Amino acid sequence: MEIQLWRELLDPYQMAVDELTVKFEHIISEHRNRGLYSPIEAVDGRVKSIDSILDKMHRKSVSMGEIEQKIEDIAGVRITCQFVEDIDRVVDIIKNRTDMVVLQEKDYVKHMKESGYRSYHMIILYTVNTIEGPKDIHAEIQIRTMAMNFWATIEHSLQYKYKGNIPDYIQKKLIDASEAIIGLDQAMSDVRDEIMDAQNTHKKRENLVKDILNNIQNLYKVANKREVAKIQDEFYKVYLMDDMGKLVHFSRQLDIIAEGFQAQSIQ
Ligand code: 0O2
Repeated sequence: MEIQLWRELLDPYQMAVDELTVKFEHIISEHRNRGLYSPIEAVDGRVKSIDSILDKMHRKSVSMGEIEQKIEDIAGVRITCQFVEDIDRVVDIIKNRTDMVVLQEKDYVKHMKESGYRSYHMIILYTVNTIEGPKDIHAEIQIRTMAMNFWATIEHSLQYKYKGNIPDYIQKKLIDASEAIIGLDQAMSDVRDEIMDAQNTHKKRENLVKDILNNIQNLYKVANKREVAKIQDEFYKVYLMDDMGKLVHFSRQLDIIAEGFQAQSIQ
């Protein structure tokens, strides 16, 4: 197939990857902006390379005309989570969305592949709007923990090096490593509440400090410079106390002061 035709074929897939990545990233920021724990830690996406598509077509005896129907992972999005429990939450989020239809699920988390690979796969139908109108395309979403991702990334590069024929002694080590990953994910899950609590507290404090500093900056527009400098000094004192309750109290007081100045400036 000519390169221009490949471009035309792959273009909608690139659009799907771009859009899906933005949508999942938004789920992260929506959680974090509200001071909530995000079950998604990171997202990345890719369009399968032509080389890889040709390889899969050959392996699965797919003709050129069947690519769109039979190769379902040309658009791929990978979602990494901190904890195994988060995977189910992400699966539910995806199932409840109205902009993607789940066609197929493969649970390699509960049913590890022979290679030691673990991940949750979903094939979805997603509509992109091209200049020729709407187009439904397949996309694969892989959901896994950061530890599973570490394993899969290393193993994938070895598959590439050995062209699918990884020597037995390395394969054995990989299976051992995969068992170790199960242990690591379990150990992290055991202290999940503790970790989430620490992360949430940190995030809440970070958001609060950001709000306070924004508020102080806005005050410079409506209040006298010396007064704002005094408020700023007061903030540093409270900040150094490292007491969340005092910081919340300071923020509320600051909101009242800011409202007062705002009202004065409107009059
Ligand atoms: P790439 O380069 O990542 O695109 P099947 O129909 O079950 O025989 P299929 O259609 O490949 O096989 O589906 P499957 O098994 O769900 O795998 C889809 C993708 O999952 C693979 O795409 C890999 O990205 C990943 N994957 C599956 N098994 C393994 C594994 O053992 N190790 C690693 N590292 N990744 C795996 P591609 O096209 O193989 O590769």
